[in-house]
Amino acid sequence: MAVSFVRCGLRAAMRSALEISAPCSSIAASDCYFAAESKPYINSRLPLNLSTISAAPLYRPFPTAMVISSRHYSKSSRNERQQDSDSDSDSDDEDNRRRRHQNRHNREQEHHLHQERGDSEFWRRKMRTLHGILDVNNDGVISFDDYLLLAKKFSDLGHLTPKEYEEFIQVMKQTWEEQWGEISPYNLVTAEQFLVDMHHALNDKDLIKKVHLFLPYIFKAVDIHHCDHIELDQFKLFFRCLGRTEEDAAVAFAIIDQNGDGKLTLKEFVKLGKDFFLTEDERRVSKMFWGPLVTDH
Ligand SMILES: [Ca+2]
Ligand SMILES: [Ca+2]
Repeated sequence: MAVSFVRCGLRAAMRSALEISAPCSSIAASDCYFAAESKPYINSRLPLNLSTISAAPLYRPFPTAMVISSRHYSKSSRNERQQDSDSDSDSDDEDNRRRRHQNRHNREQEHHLHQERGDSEFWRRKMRTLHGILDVNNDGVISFDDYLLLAKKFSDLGHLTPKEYEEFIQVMKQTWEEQWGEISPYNLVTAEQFLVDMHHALNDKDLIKKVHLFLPYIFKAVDIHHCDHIELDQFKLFFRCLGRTEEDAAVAFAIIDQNGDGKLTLKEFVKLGKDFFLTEDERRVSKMFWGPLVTDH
């Protein structure tokens, strides 16, 4: 046995011994075992001590199932490692893509949060148009008197109940006080001041909910048939109270009546009026709610 080790070399001898002492199915196990166990002997016990090797329990066979599974594991693990590697790589790419997407989204959100609304020339033009409409007595500034005059013009149409008229006046008072403070003949709002204050309101989530609260009363005032929708004739009435022409009313109505059925419901009317304050999108038809926009700066 020792001669065999010397002549054939350690590896071959061990295989030979294994063939004698172990079932065939365990050869594969010896390969594994040899590979795993021979190195320490060779490296640590040179010159080679054959008796030690002979006596060493080199040949305990692995159970067949373990061998098969070991080899299978060995092959499959390489494949799996490769797949894992590929998978890890794909996973990393996906993670990186997701991270980049999230970072971009966060930057956009941050930019959006810090960007104030109402800076576009289009929105400022809409507010200058509204300032001209609310300046009912045409003296160049808005005062609380203008608000009262506006309420009176609509109530004089005769279609608001006394209770609705009282509510209308109350809403105008609250809107004034929240937007411009004290009700006083000396509290006058220029166009520039109006732009500044409306800009502030647009960026204040509480204030912006209140600037259009008077719209339902205007609708009710011109809804002469009390049928919860108005048609072109009533829209012209609305424009007449604002000091605008019937032609302007016809043009505006044709645009904002988007489904072309010749009617505007209370809900549509309020939504359009609210959108006029809120949006900076020039494509929205709500820009025509109060008629053609002023062109001068
Ligand atoms: Ca005025
Ligand atoms: Ca309609």
